[in-house]
Order: sequence, then C-alpha cells, then structure tokens
Amino acid sequence: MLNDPARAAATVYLADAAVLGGGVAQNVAITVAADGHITSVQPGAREGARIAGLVVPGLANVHSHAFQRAMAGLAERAGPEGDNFWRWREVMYHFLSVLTPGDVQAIAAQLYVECLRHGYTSVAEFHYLHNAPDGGAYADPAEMARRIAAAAQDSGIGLALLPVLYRWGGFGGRPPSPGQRRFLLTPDAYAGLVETMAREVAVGVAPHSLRAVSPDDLRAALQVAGPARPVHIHIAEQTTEVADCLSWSGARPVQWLLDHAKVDARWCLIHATHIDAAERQGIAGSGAVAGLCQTTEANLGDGIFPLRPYLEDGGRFGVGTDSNVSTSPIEELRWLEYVRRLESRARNVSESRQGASVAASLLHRAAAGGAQALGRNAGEIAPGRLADLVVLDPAHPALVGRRGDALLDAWVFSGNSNPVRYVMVAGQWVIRDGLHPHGEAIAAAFGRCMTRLADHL
Ligand code: NGQ
Ligand code: ZN
Repeated sequence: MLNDPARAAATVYLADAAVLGGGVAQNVAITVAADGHITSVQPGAREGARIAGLVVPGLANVHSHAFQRAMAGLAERAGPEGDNFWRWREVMYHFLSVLTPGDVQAIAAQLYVECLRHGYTSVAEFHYLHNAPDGGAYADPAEMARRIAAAAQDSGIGLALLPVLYRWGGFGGRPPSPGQRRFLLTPDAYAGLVETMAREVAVGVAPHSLRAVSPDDLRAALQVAGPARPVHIHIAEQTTEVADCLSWSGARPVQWLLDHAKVDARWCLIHATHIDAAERQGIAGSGAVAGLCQTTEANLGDGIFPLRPYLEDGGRFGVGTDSNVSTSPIEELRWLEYVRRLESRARNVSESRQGASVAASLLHRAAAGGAQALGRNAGEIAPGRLADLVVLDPAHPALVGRRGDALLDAWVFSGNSNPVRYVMVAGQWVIRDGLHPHGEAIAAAFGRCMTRLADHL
C-alpha cells in the first residue's frame, strides 16, 4: 500500500476490516479511482492491495483558526476575578498582532499535519487574518489566504477555505477595536478575495458572527455564497452575546438568524451553545450542521450545547478544533459525551438506541455532518464518495482484542495513545506508518517560528 501505482488506473485495496454504514465489515475491497473517488465497496472480498487494519471514514474538522495553535497554553494564567472569554480574546488579539504571513503558513502546516495524524482528513479554515498588523492591505490582498492554501497543500489535508467577513466591534454597528483591524474588509474586497481564492481551492463564505456583521453585510456575504457555497457563522457562543443580541433586536441570536436568513443544509452554525427549545428545533429542522468545538468551548468557558435533545430532534453536527488546543477528533467526541455525563449524572447519553455503540454513533454522525458542512463529497466509505480514509492499527494496545463496534468504543474512550497508522485524502496516502513525509521539515519550520514568537511576546 505504500507504493501507489502511477494513479493512471483505479486501485483496489483489500482492508482487513472497514466501518461501513451497517457496522464493521471484514475483508472489504475498496476500489479507488484515479480521481480519488471510491467506485466500489465489497465486503468478504479476497483480492486487492492489503490494508492491514481497520479503515474508518476520515473526519472533517469543521472549524479551525489555524494561527491560534501557536498560542495554545499561553492564555492559562489566572486573571482578575471573573476571568472569561473576553479576556482570552484580548490575549488572542495581542498574540496575532505579531504574526507574519510566513508565521501563519508555518503554524497552519504543522497544525494540519497533526490533525491528519489524529484522523482528520479535511479542514474548514475560518480565515479572518487578512490584513497587515497595522490594518493596511497586503500588496496581494490574497496573501494570507494563499498561505493557508499553501499549508494545506504541503500537508495534503483537504481544505475548505472560508474567508471571513468582519466589519464591526459589536451588535448595532459598534466600531471595531484596534485589535480587530487585521480582520476588516469592505464587502467589495471580500467578494474579490472569495472569487480569487475560488479559482485555486474549495471555498465557502463566513460572516464572522452577528456581532461582526450588520444585516446588510450578512446579505452581501450571502450574495457571494450564491446558491451552492457553504456558509459558516459563529453564533450564540457566550451568554453576553445572547443578551446583547436581545437588546439590539429583541431576538436571541439563533432565532434572529432563522428569521432573517434562509438557513438550510449549506449552513454550519458554529457553537450555537445558548439556544432555547424553539431555536434547537429550528436548527435541526433546517438541515444545517451545528459545528461543535467541545475542547475549545471547555477551554473558553462557553457553556454546554444541548446535544441529546438536539439529536432527538434529528439535528446534525460536526466537530471542530477551533482554537486548536486539541488536534484530535477523538478528544472532541469523547468530551462531547463526557461533559453531558457530568451534567446529567448519567451514562451513554448521546445514543438512545439500547445496545448501540456511543462511539460508532458519534463517529458516523460527525463524519457525515462534517462532510456536509464543508460541502465535501465524503463522510462515509461508500461508492461515489471521496476516499478520505483513516486506518487504525488493531494490534495497538488500545484496540487489541476488540471486535466490531467495540473497536470504535475503545478508540474513543480508552486513552490518549494514537492508533492511527495510515491516512488517505482523496485517494492519496498522506500519513504512512504514523508519519507524514514532510513532517520533519514542517516541524522544523514551526519550531523556528515558535522560537521567534517567544522572543516577541
Ligand atoms: C475567533 N473564536 O474568531 O477566533 C473566535 C473568538 C470572537 C471563538 N469564538 C473571537 N472560539 O468570537 O469574537
Ligand atoms: Zn471560531
């Protein structure tokens, strides 16, 4: 499996086991066409290039701010009484003020390699660092966006680039703060950036939040989205944001959005933490994906998304690394479940069918919801889908002796050593035997960047 043929023809792989819609199947032939799509999936097969392990669908990371990876751990000093999200945001603004385009590329490449090594196969990069530190435009207005694209290209991760429209400092057109000047674009410049990048990579649009765009700006962004591009927005992450939205509009943020935009399956609502029952049912009924970023939400003290009732309403979700304090989809899924066990003092709360595997349920839902949110034709091992595949080592101590869905329960719930051995993105192997082919060079560039940043902060 290490030596792909010249990719002129389809390749038939023979996986010892694979996670299909109906559960874990044995001896699965997976045919991958030269264009990276799966063309057939046959359990109980005998021929093919052997994949020694359990093949699971790769996960889409629905929400990343890549540059924040380099400040992981830098905002964990006790602040004044009532230390909170907004103070963290000031630390983050200070941090990003020193980042060069080269820094952002080095950080993103390292992040994406780490994400791949843990089982993410694609990423939606919610990209708002557009301008130079003084707020002026770079000579090439797409300079920063191209750095993200280059990092994704070097790592091999599937990218959905989400250029962000950011205009205001708060609801009702509050002026932006100096810390926000790297983010600001006019709607025209924004449309230009999206169209430029759309010629190079898959793009979606991202009005940052109802705090940072006015209703007119939101309309402008949706115009750029057209009928097909994904639309991502931060929403209702903090209770202060809900209160501010109520006093601005009389409605809670998610309700306002549902009332003023045609939220549908192209949308991904990031966080949506603070929602009432009507908002919860509104998101679920719209077909949109809730972009849950559990480790960041915990780190920032956001609050708890009502996952169980949302799933009972038929709601869809994906997982995101957001501030990148964690780069493991397993940690996201595990803590999605654990937080609600702590909250409800019950067990196995995100799956209600008796006997069903919690990990399998979370994985299937996050894979499907994540692919939907990125507009990526992936998220399951099935004909017609892109071959975004993750191979687990069943002999790894975390998994050895487990069978069927118990392998997935062991992966999600039994510790932090990583059994991911191989990763394929759109038909190309990008992680082999746990390693990335450019991992050392990417880590060295990241190390130089981190050392330089340490001198500046
Ligand atoms: C962001 N991150 O844009 O990076 C935000 C913080 C904001 C999260 N919300 C800034 N996790 O929301 O204003
Ligand atoms: Zn975010």
